[in-house]
Order: sequence, then structure tokens, then C-alpha cells
Amino acid sequence: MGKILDHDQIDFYRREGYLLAKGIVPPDALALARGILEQWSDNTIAGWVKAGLLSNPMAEIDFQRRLAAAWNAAGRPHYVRSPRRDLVGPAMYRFLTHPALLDLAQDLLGTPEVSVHGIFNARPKLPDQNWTTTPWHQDAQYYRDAENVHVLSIWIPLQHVNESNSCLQVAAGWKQNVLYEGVNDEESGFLGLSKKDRENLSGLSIEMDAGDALCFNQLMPHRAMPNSTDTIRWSMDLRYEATPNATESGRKQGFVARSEADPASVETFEQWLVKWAAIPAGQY
Ligand SMILES: O=C(O)CCC(=O)C(=O)O
Repeated sequence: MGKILDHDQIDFYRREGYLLAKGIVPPDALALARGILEQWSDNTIAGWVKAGLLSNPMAEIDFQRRLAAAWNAAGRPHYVRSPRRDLVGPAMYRFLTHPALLDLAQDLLGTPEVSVHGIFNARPKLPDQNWTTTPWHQDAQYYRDAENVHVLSIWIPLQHVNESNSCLQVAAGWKQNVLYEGVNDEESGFLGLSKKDRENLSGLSIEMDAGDALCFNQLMPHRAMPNSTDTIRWSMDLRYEATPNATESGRKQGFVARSEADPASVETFEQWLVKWAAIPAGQY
């Protein structure tokens, strides 16, 4: 038995490279994530108003629709499609270090020496917006120093997701454990698998509820389905790694989040913030 998962779940993850952990994200953690995203959405829309693209910030529209309505009314301006830097703050630190998420990371990494990897994203996926539809890729294509180092990704939707509103697909049964060359997807520009490498994958759609977490390792191919509904699909994706063999790419903007061997090594929000000092707002 792990801290939060049972043996069967941990075995499944080790064998298959992914795990759908049902009901693992408690309401207070989801509320933190939602607050962070509402703030980001508010700021983004305020930026469009300030730039003269929009006269009304549309604050009366609900969270699942507002950003899409404002984006369309503003003339579909460019914005950071997978925000990271602009999420950094005390609430994001609390979310990343929520005990339930650290327990999950501890169980799947197999150690209480847990670091937050510095690459995490929010994903506002607007209706019919192809440039946010993530193609087949392996996360380690974005940080090749993790080719042979376990980096755990945790994908957390804020509402129910299915094939209509951009749930993720994993390449179930894929056991090759190789890191493919990354190529830029023609449609979205995202880095991902070449057409040839995608050919033999069979995608398993993972339908999820708010509170569920989809976990996968750095080599597991996955993609998002398009959003063909009229509401926004909100999600966060986080990454964790074992501190003793943490990658350079992870440590750069990451931090030690839990340690039994050396509790004093856990880094505070203020220590984490310093690592972002050179990265301007609006960047990754
Ligand atoms: O949220 C998405 O659309 C894609 C997420 C993803 O691919 C990831 O977290 O690695």
C-alpha cells in the first residue's frame, strides 16, 4: 500500500506507463487550481481591454465560457496558449505542494525525496481552436535530459472531459520505451512525434471527472482530442521527479518539495520565486 494508491495502481503504472487515479485531487486543491486560472483569465482579458481590442471585460460570463467569448470579441488575438510564468505565485506553490499531489508523486516515483519539475502548464482549450490541440508527443521530447530519468506527469482537468471536450489519449499497450525525435506539428506547431512514428499507436481516450488525475511517464506518447463543444476545457499539467537524480531541465525552475532524509532541504515559495526572476511575464 502506498501513501494514497494501492499496490495494484502502482503496479499498473509501472507496467503500462500510465495510470488514471480516480478522485485523488481533493476539492481544496481543485479550488486552488481554479483560482489560479480565474486570475490568469482575468488578467488576459484585462490585457485585451487595455490594448483597445475589447471594450467590455465580460465579467458576467461564467468561467467555462468567458475567455472564449472575450477572445472572439477581441478579434482572436495571440496569447500564451500554455501559460506557466504567469501562474507563478503563492497559490501555485500551494497547489504544487498539496499533500495529496505529493503523496501521489511519492507513490509513483517510489521515494519520499520528491522535487517539483519546473515545467508545468495551464491549458485553456477553447472551442474549435486547433492551435491549442496537442498532437501525439512524449513529454521527454521537451526535455531530452529525461530520456532515461523518470519524470512523472500529472494531468488534472477542472471539469468532466471526454472525446468531445478534449480529453487526453494515451498510447495504451505501447511498451517500446524509446524517445523519438521531436518534430514540429504542421497544424499546431507543437513539438511531437513524426507522422511515421505516430502510425503504430493506438489511442485510448481517458474520460475523466474533476478530481481525477491522469499520470504518465516521460516516454508515454499521448495527445489531446480537439474541443468540439461550446465551452472551454481547463486543465493543469504538473511534473515531479526524484530529487537525488533530478534533471537539469527540471531543477532550473523546479524545487525540492518533500524530503524525509533532509526536511530542511525543502524549498520555500520565496526560494522558488528567485528562480523565475530572469523570466519576464508572458513567457514560459
Ligand atoms: O492539456 C493538453 O492538451 C495536453 C497536455 C499534455 O500533453 C501534457 O501535459 O503533456
